[in-house]
Formats: sequence, C-alpha cells, structure tokens
Amino acid sequence: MHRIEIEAEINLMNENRRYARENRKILRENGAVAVNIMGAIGSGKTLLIEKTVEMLGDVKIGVILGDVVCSADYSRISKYDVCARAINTGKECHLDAHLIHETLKMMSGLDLILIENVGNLVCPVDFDLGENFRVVIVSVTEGDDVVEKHPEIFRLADVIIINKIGLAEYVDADVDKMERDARKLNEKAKIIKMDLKLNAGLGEWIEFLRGVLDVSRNSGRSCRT
Ligand SMILES: Nc1nc2c(ncn2[C@@H]2O[C@H](COP(=O)(O)OP(=O)(O)OP(=O)(O)O)[C@@H](O)[C@H]2O)c(=O)[nH]1
Ligand SMILES: [Mg+2]
Repeated sequence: MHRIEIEAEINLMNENRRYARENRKILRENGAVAVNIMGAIGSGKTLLIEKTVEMLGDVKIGVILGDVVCSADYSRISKYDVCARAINTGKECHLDAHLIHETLKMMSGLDLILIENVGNLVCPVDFDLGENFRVVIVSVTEGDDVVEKHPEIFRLADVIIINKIGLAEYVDADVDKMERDARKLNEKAKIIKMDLKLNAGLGEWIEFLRGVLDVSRNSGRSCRT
C-alpha cells in the first residue's frame, strides 16, 4: 500500500474512533444501551429484532437498520411501535460511527437501541460504533465451518447466536462443532443456540437483554467506556 493510502486509512480509523467516543457519550447521557447486531446476509438479524420488539413490549426501543440499498428491513420494523430509522451505506459493506451519529442524536428517551449492521462477517469488525454490546448471529445454513472461517468477528463478540438450528439436520450442520469453534475463539461470550421460527433460545436472549438493561438503569451509565 502507498504512503498516502496508509495515511488516509489511519485518518479514517481515527475519525471513526472519535465518533464512536461521541456516540458512547450520547448513549451514556441518554441512559440507553446500544446493541450492534452483526451477521451474514440472511442469518436472521431482522427477524431477531422483530421478535425482540414483540417480547420487550415494556421497553422503549429504537432500531437503526443498516443496508447497502433499499428499505425492505425498515418496512418490516416500522410496523411496530418503535422508533425506526434506515441508513443506506451505498457501496460500503458496514456501518460506521459517523454514519449512525446523527440518528443516535435524535434517539433520546429510549432504553434500548438495536442496530442492524450490513450483512457480512468481515467489514463491520474494524468499526466500533460506540455500542455497548456486540452480537454476532450466524445460521447453520451458512455451513458449520462459518465460525472458524471468520475468527475476528467472533473474538470481539459479547453474544454469539447460532441460528436456524432446526434446519441443521437438513444441511448436515454440526451445531455443537459451531459452538466449540465459537468458544475456542472467545472464552467469555454468551453463546445462544437459537431458532427464531421455532422460538428456541429466545428466552436466553431476552434474559441477556433484561440483564444489561437493569445494569444500565441501576448504574446510570453504559458498560463499555
Ligand atoms: N427456518 C428458519 N428461518 C429463519 C430463521 N431466522 C430467520 N429465518 C428466515 O431467514 C430469512 C432471512 O432472515 P432475515 O431476518 O431477513 O435475515 P437478515 O440477517 O436480516 O438478512 P439481511 O438483512 O439481508 O442481511 C427470512 O426468510 C427469515 O424468515 C430461523 O431461525 N429458522
Ligand atoms: Mg435484515
């Protein structure tokens, strides 16, 4: 890489860090918890958000939907009584802290902000959004080697969801292997085996969210400072 390209990349990353700090400050001041939901295309990110909104009727929720183009996910979420905003990234394969900054500023008075990142397991890794928690959702239909092939995103996750487990037998996926791979990469993450269509694993997910919301409400501050 040329020196000018390296400098541009360093500036970009510094700028992202600066906006991530700003975003964290906004969240702290608003007393909201933000969750960055990452995962491959079609792994179940939007369905996870839909189910979460349905199950947390007593929580004030905001949803930021990142997509390269179009508003299909936004149309799904805007049916619910939540504050939803879509962000199209154009050619970019990830959200960044600057892209969500103005939207976050508008989202006051909320307890929980769910951010759907652009579908893939590579690009979002380097871009801290200022979120409090990082969630990675993969599905068995991506192949049971999907975890070992994308180590970095799993290393940084607070929660790892292995979704569509009800389909495992039809695609010859070994769910336990996926869980072992995830644990090898990340000793601390909460790992949840899930099937959103069968409502499996959702209780554990909601319990996790209620836990972090209580902590945030009790301490009046966000968790990753
Ligand atoms: N059988 C089964 N289907 C699921 C499950 N979770 C999601 N789906 C289906 O998988 C497809 C993709 O789900 P979405 O929630 O749109 O996935 P996404 O990750 O938001 O996809 P992108 O936004 O395109 O990256 C939809 O048809 C869902 O109904 C699951 O646990 N089991
Ligand atoms: Mg989606």
